[in-house]
Amino acid sequence: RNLSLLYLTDEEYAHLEQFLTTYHTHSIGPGECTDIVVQRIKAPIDVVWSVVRRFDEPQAYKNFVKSCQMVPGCDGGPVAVGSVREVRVVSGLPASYSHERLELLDDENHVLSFRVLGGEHRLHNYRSTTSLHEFAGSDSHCGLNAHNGENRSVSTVVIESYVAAVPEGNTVEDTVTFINTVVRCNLHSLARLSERLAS
Ligand code: A9S
Repeated sequence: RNLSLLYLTDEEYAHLEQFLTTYHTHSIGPGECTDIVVQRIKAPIDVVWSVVRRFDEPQAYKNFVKSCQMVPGCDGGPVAVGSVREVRVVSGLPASYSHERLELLDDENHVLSFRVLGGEHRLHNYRSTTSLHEFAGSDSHCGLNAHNGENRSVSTVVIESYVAAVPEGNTVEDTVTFINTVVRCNLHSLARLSERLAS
């Protein structure tokens, strides 16, 4: 098992195994790396999903995103699979913008996936999948009472996995460390925002 998955209880893991197989198992080629990051959020799944599903508004929780504009398509219709966004990155990073295509938006299973098409940064070919999973009263380690009739013990587990090409001159370890840092930061921010929206 991946290290991040040790944060899950055995029960949660058993429940999530099919999702892990379906959405988060990636075969990688030479020069690529992959990993999974898990975040638990004390908010109902609908609240978390309302933030995550906004492919056109990643800056709502991604701290390194300064702004985002949809790249006009032929129909200019609503955000859907195939939509492309241009993400502008805050200064101080070895990046300025990124073009990213929505690959999967599943409102029923709460799964979103996108891939990097290009841009001015070093994570070419980056692709990621985020899935949400709700558990009732699974956070007993927080000492909350699941029978108090409130939503306080509802938690959402976010699983985000990715595949990226290791940039020339970098090691697999450094690349994974860098990406995991960005993803953890994003998911922490998502947790704070969702918990605020839910309270
Ligand atoms: O946006 C994400 O969901 C995840 C990552 C790892 C994004 C990385 C990034 O946007 C920077 C933060 C700018 C770092 C890209 C595409 C390249 C970077 O170098």
